[in-house]
Amino acid sequence: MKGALIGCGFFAQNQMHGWAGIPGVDIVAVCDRDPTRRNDTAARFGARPYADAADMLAAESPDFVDIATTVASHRPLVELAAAAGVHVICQKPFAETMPDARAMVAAVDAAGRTLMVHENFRWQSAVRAAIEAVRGGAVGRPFFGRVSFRSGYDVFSGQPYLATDPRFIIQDLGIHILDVARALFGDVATLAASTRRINPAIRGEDVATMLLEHDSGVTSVVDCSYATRRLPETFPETLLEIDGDKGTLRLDAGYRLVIQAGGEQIRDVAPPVLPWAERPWHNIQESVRIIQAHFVDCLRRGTQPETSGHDNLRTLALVEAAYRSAADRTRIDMRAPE
Ligand code: NAD
Ligand code: 89Y
Repeated sequence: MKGALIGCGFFAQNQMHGWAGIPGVDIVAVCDRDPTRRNDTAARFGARPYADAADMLAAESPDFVDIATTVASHRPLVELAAAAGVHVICQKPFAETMPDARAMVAAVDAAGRTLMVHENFRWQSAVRAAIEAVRGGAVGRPFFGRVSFRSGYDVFSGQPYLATDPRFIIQDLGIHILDVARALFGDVATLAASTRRINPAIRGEDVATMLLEHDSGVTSVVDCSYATRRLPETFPETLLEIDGDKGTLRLDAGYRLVIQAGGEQIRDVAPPVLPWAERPWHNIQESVRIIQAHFVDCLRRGTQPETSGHDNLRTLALVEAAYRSAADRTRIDMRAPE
């Protein structure tokens, strides 16, 4: 299977390493407007460099394209890929607005191709162990959940746009945590959010607290912070507290999964540090390879990825609702037409 990557920046390096570990996949070409970035990445991974995505797709005719640029370029690039008739993976946040997101999904549908959003946190091995336990009935019927990401890690040095974009933590990180809440408890009926900016050196919000009522009857608290200074620093761990009618599940700091339901089961669900990975990013880095393998598996089987474009519209709607709720101090009915 031939792939091509667009955007050779900070995170794309993980994606290239991930692809290199998947049998039967070859990233034949990479593209970036920045000559140093495209040439370095091409040389590092043995691909052909291009300055322009349209030129690359025309010359290479790949089976799929992996879009690793920041959000502003996602719509034109997804539409370009759809017009070229190739399957698409697009990084999160998928789109800047819901109309853009719907148009992107429609474009790939019209081309008859597969679209997956690179929504990888639900594929982190520790989070996945919890999802599988809950789906398998380990705590009975869940009624409460807390999905929590609190850190003081400096994400701005690697990703400077996070300090200057008008929106920060919900659009960048909360989007993953909301998606994990969906993976655990299903779709959302109502959402209420409150946001704060603690770090005066950035433009957007760095703290968000969200209350969700799920269609399944679960009430969840989804909380995120990049203003939390504590030791040990838990970046980039998502911590979980789930109460069900038969027991409880906790995913504690240090990748410790504790399930109490009759007896007690304690598991070390720490992710491996892949040969190319480095702490503390290894957790995210492993999930990149896992979601890529899922995409390839879906293409081979002709099935839809878990975080297809259609699926991700529902995660993106939660992000939009959270900003609206925080601005208006209202609770948003997710089932009401916009
Ligand atoms: P970055 O700015 O470091 O890299 C983006 C690259 O895309 C730049 O080199 C830029 O020149 C290039 N680019 C932009 N538009 C282009 C175009 N039209 N054609 C060719 N090249 C173009 O950004 P980053 O930090 O690597 O983030 C990229 C995306 O990855 C973001 O959407 C971010 O949210 C996401 N991300 C995801 C995770 C995750 O765990 N899923 C983690 C970090 C970042
Ligand atoms: O961009 C973000 C993401 O998707 O995961 C962590 C991150 O790199 C910083 O918040």
